[in-house]
Amino acid sequence: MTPAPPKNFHTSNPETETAIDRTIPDFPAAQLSDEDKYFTHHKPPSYLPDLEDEVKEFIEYHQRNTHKRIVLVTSGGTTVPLENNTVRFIDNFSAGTRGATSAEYFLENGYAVIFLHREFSLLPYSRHYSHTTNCFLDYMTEVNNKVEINPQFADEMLIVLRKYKQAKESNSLLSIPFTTVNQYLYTLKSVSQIMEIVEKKAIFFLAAAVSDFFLPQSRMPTHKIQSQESGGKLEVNLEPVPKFLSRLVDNWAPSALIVSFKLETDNSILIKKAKNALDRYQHQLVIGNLLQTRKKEVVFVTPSGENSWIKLTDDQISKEVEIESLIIPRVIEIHTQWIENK
Ligand code: PAZ
Repeated sequence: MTPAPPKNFHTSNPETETAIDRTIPDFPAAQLSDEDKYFTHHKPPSYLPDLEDEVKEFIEYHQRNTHKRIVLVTSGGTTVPLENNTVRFIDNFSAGTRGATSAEYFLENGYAVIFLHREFSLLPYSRHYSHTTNCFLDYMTEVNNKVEINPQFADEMLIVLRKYKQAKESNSLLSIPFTTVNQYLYTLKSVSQIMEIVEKKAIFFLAAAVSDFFLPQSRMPTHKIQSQESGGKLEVNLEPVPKFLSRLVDNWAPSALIVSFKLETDNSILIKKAKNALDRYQHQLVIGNLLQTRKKEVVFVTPSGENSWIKLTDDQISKEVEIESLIIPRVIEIHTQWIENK
């Protein structure tokens, strides 16, 4: 039986009823077990139990009926709200291109995909027509008082439409949103613990750009910060976001293949930083990329010590080949080998 259609969660509205809560102890300065402390000092989003039910239903459906491998793709940037009734927040550049595009290639390769994305960022399939300089109406034309697809786009749209329908009809894509870094962390924790039943058939493909700094709930003002009260200046004192990858690898999803991304802007430190992440968290793969060239080249850094680059050729760039069409098959190869060798 196909599960009921997903509920519509919205993550971009602040939860005003949980505005500043003085009963929560102040967030302590950084210490060793920061990951655990984070969850005792920050409230989960109110919709989390419903979201967990959806994820369980999706995974159980595939366990029972399709036996597909399951990948959690994270995508887009997290926000750091500065006020509980959020007028201002800190954000980052990520549009969710890597995540949305990768999700499509995982689906094409037979995986079921849980797409944990920043609400209103790019989505698999619709990404071809949203967030462009075109208005969606530019894809339409009027013929005999009826709306039709502009023939200029029709062939390509048919291909995308078929893939989208296939993903939908096979119930292979579950999209769940986040907006803030707190929502992201709670959802990642819940989903990864639920996914543990899939064991080694699971991949975590962590392409989201997660903030390294945040403002603890205990210090977050309820209302819009008033410029008159601070002499016109805004000084923000942020805490480091604890490193959750260690929890994911060691506790939440110890059976899964974990792929993290490392983003840098300075070429000379990229590989070193990717290796450091691998040493520190002991997972299976870090994909390094530079902000400036991320759509053309990435480097795979694995525990074997080899760095292997994937670079689009000029010919591929001129044909608009998407680098994710090369990245995902390589990740799947690693997953297959890893399942066989376990
Ligand atoms: O979303 P996008 O396609 O514009 O960018 C993708 C990316 C650079 C955010 C991703 O490839 C990545 O490196 N994510 C991890 C970033 C980090 O926390 O280091």
